[in-house]
Amino acid sequence: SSQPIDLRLPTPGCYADPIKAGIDADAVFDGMTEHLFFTLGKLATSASLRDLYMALSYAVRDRLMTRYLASQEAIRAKPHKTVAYFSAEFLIGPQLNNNLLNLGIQEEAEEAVKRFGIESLNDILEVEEEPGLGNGGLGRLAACYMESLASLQVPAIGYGIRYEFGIFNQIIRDGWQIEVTDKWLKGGWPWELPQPDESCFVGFGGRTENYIDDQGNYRSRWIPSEHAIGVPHDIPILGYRVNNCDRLRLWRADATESFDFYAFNIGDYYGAVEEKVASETISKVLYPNDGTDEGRRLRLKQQHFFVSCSLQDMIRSLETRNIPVEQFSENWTVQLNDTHPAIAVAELMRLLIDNHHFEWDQAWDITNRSVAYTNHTLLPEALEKWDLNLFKSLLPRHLELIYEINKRFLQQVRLRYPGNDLILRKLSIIDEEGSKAVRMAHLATIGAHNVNGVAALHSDLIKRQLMPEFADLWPEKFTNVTNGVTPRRWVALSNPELASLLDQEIGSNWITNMDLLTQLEEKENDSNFLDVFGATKLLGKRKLAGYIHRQTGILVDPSTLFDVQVKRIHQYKRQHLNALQIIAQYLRIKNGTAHSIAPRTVIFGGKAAPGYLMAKLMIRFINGIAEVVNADPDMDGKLRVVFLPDYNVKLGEQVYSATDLSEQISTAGKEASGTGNMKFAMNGALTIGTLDGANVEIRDRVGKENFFLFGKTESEIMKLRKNGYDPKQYIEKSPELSEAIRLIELGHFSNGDNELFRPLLNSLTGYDPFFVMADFDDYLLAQDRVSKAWQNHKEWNRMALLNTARSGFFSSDRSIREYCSSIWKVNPLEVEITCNIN
Ligand code: F58
Repeated sequence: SSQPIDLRLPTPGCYADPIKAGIDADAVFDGMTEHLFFTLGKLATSASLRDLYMALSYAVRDRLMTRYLASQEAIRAKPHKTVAYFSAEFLIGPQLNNNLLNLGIQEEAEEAVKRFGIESLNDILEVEEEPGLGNGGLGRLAACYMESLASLQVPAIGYGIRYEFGIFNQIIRDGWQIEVTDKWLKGGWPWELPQPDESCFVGFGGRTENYIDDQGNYRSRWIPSEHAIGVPHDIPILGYRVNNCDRLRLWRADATESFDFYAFNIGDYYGAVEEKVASETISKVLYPNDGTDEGRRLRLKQQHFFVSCSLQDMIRSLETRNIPVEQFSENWTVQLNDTHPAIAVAELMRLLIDNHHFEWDQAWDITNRSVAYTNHTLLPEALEKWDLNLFKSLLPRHLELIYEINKRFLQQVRLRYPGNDLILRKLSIIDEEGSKAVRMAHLATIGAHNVNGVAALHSDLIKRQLMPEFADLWPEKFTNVTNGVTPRRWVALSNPELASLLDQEIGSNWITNMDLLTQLEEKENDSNFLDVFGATKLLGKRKLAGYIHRQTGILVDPSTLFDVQVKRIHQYKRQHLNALQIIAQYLRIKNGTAHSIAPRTVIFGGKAAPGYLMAKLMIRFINGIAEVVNADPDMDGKLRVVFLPDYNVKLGEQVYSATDLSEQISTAGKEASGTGNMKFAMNGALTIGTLDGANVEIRDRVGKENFFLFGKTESEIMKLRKNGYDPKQYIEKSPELSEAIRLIELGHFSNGDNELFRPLLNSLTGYDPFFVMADFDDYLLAQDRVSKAWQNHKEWNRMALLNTARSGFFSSDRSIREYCSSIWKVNPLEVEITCNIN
């Protein structure tokens, strides 16, 4: 634990200890009034909902500052190893309610806003814009991990990019996805603190040169042709009911100078502002890719930009604390969230060798001890590679260092596999097959002391399929940390009904110790309790039904089975398998053969990468089906299909708590882990799923009798592929599948247009890269088991309860504990604060 810190608080009251001092309803109300007046220039009498949102946010932010500063002060006072989580994405979601929860003042805030004549705090929470600084699972994982780090009292900084435009907003027009720019900063975002005094310079392009320094040493240096400035914007990340408040430090790119004076003097005004415009473009926009399109130059610039700023910041923080840079790895542990920040391996070497004049071996030792790498995908098209010429033109010095790293590494490989040129080519950082490229996963794997996958199956496949030779070379380097999600956001905030039921039954400690949920197992045969448990779910479903009606105009019945698939739209995630299944059910109802099918509301949500045409067509396909099904009176009370536009964190909070059936139906071996699957299970949804990613572990834990399993296993899929897979054979064997496909071909779901879905059909019936046809019949059978189980509500609720009860393992607190003890070797540092007022 740290020394108690006396901060000489300049603000009224000690906000830290006891936990609610200075933050009762009166204080929140007063804080809001002050901010309305002084910060926003508004009178309470004319304040809009947005004004009140801003005022409350500022008042709450004020109440984070003691903890925020004390947490930084604790490390300044006494060195302590700190986690630096490097991620190009942090999908943190709305901040206000999370901070209220973690401070423990939701009720106080509710009371304060009522004094402004607002009916419910929810009306104010509704107003918050979420920063969409991520694509999906990877970005959201980083956000859950930051929250868990703070809650576990681990000193940490999340380093990333402050994109001016986050992931696009999705609207649906005529069934198609339309992308709209995400202007999350318009109107100001109250949770960030710009720190321009801590800005950093970053170079790009130019050349390298060798020189002899004053002491006669041969050295290399980089002379960039272009620069940008990184301005840190800090977001406080408060832990749950603790004083520890970590930080997310996101870099915004600014121009080095507003003018090129030479260009200016010769009268080229527009040329002079060009560099300014170019450097400010770096943090302009998040790339909405799914790994399907080729890397762009700007993307590599973004990666180097935030990595360089962050490493410089970390070294500077050692220097200001008089800690020698030699002790970098005792004071920092760097986690690379995928390969997007993998350039850190070369950049840290460059800073240590070129700027701090370390010898190679010592620099390498420091780098290797500090850096660890998390892999999130096995899909070959998603493994980052940079064209060598592009890389060289942008980062010439880094390329020299990478060549040297590679040379030394390949020497090791030669010793291990004498005369095996094939292995050398396979393992080299430089890909020489076709046009030359830098393989970022190899750079990360060689530079890191640990490489982990994100679920047991995935980590196993990394060793067996993705990098067998690396795993052979360094068996201890390859580990697993199964993903997790934070129960604060994904239960307490998003499912308040369930949270208060849990509080009542097992006490409120589950929120920081999810293993306690197993106590619920005692209730599995308690009929009254099962009814209450089911009733909390119904509340969530009613709210979602209202939202669906407001957003789409579709009326859905909350008593039907809510069957949900929300995630990025991707062929490997197989939303089209789900869609085909709906067509089969539709046909059964039409043909009068739907005997015991459960009345269902099938809900989809998710964005497609703008350049991923097949994924966009899948959205159109789902909407085509929805249009036909929802308009057909025969389907009334039996089947509804909804595509929820603009799926994001905020919408996710409404969806997980309202779901009965969680669709986790990716082709086995393709989904690294999944994290939505965990959120659903925690909230008492049953899963229909394949043996893929973390589904395997979810099923092991909740019990196979409480999980609807179907589909080919990863090894069966491999065998099929090897033996020449022909989807047509599966179609011929399955009358329901053939009939569904025939209906699509006839244009039944496209107003008679039999060309619209042609590319989708060709893919499915031609080569079917994700084995949709191979798994269809088994999926349909599993759906029949779902329907049957739904008939017995008591039994369904029992299974749902067991899912919640046994999902504690999937708390991100557990994941973070594993990272801390086995990879980072960091301990918590409890922040204590003394009150000099009160
Ligand atoms: C996801 N990856 C995995 N990538 O697909 C998922 O199985 C896993 O649960 C999750 O990471 C967390 O480990 C993912 O979300 C991206 O979004 C990339 C962003 C940058 C472009 C390429 C895709």
